[in-house]
Amino acid sequence: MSKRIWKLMFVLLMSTIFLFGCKDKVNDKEASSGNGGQTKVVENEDTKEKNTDTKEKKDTKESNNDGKENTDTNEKKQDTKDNDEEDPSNLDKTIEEASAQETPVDDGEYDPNFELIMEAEEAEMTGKVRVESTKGGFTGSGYLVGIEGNEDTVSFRVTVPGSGAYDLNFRSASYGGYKENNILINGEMVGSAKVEESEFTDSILKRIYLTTGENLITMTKSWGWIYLDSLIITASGPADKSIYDVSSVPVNPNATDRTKRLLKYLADMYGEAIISGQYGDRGIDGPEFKAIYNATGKYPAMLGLDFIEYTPSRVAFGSTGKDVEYAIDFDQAGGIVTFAWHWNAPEPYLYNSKDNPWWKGFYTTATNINLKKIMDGEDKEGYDLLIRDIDAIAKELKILQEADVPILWRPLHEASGGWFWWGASGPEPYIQLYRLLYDRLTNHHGIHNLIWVWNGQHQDWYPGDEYVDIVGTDIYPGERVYTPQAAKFNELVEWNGENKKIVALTENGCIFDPDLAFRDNAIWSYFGTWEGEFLTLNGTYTLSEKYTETSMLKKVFTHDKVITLDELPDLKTYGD
Ligand SMILES: [Ca+2]
Repeated sequence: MSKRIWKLMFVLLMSTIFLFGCKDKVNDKEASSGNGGQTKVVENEDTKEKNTDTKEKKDTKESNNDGKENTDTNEKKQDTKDNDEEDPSNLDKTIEEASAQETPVDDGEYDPNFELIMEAEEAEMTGKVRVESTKGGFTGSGYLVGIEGNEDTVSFRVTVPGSGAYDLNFRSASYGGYKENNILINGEMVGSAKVEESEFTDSILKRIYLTTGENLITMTKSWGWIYLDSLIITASGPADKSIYDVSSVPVNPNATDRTKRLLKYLADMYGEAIISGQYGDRGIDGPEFKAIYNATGKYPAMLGLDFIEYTPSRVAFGSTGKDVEYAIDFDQAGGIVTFAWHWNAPEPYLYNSKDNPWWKGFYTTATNINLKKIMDGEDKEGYDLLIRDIDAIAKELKILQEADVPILWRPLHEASGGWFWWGASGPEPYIQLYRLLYDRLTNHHGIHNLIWVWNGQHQDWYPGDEYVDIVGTDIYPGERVYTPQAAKFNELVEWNGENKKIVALTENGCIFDPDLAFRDNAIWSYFGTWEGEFLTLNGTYTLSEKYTETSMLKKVFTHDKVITLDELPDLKTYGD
């Protein structure tokens, strides 16, 4: 068939997928109630068991596309099931064939001076989206409102002369306070448009790849509640490779020899290759690692673990952690270890009720702890309890230090979302706590095997260059979304100060396509796929394929620019 027919089929198909599929891609966001983007947690009925079950489920809810909680997992599952009944194998095959026809032929020419202004009021709209013109400051004949529900979409058909990177500026204003909404290219999520100002202002997604000819650029509701004036598309120009020239020396001047070598390795690889990572609360012998090995013949280079079960308020209820042993085992196997800490709030602050049991104590909703009062000195007992908890984790970190295991340490993660108590009082107390944690571990306990991975998720929460080795973000863009999230990557590149830091995708659901990461100059240092359903089915060794298909998993783990366990150098002597 001719290229044109394939192209038409492809666009029609993508539009169809979008119309049927966008519901389950976007309904995992809380319906905003116009209350400034506040969210509330709606728990799954089936989160009955503690430990693994809690951990597996929690990130489904907490961090879809690093902004809002997924509050509707059950509905999402139902939608997925319904869609799957439309003979997915044929559908996938058609997409593959259409893509195969699409990709190689590209006779366009990229124009570095390209600029195109498209008025939102002339775009295609669905649902309750409508044109208004009473608010001042717009261009053209008006702007759009009504992006409030899952059916409410705005689509621009954008024709560009050549394939390449383009900045997409969604000129918009907020109804009040910070808002973000999903941006999709031909039905695939590529990032979020963000706006805080109440007057029309720029909201730019940088370096989004568009292909020669027509691209369908769609905004769907994440939070909603914005006025959309126009979309301005500008050629981004050539990729800047200097962004990968980063600091390779730990911020802690007393960092151990192995810690220094590990950061040097990460800095050397940065921009050249991507290090594969996988969370797995049973270590290298757990279902995630075995499932990847069975499918690809490779193990991830990095193991993600958690100090959750070492937290005193969990230990008090009988929890015991094994992650320190898993870390030592993986280090001996030649791998890289990263740790998060789902910090269960101290016992006096836990509701421990039917709806909010003790083991959900890291969630804001399960505790009445007030970090601001603690950091302001109003709650002295709370301060002492936080120190007690830090000291308990320090004990475990010391075991790892004595075993000479360097750790990519990612505490106080996803703070700006507010769903964890350490992020519930705003950036100021969070930054105070982050610095306290740094000081207590480094200077009081003498722990020097840590590479500090900051994961606050918003620039206002950055504690300062002197506390951060790596800037990380967590992105859950939906199911089988393989774009590398270049807009977010480019945003993070600019978050740190003069001393440039490595940027990493510290948690992900689906795994991005490495070819697209190199194409888009969004070469994350490493990725870390979350455990459980993001990879396997119900704790078995069977791949779930819900987020990443086996074909993509194979592509990623056998890719010549993706580093797996067998491809790591000897990290004990690296740099000699
Ligand atoms: Ca307009």
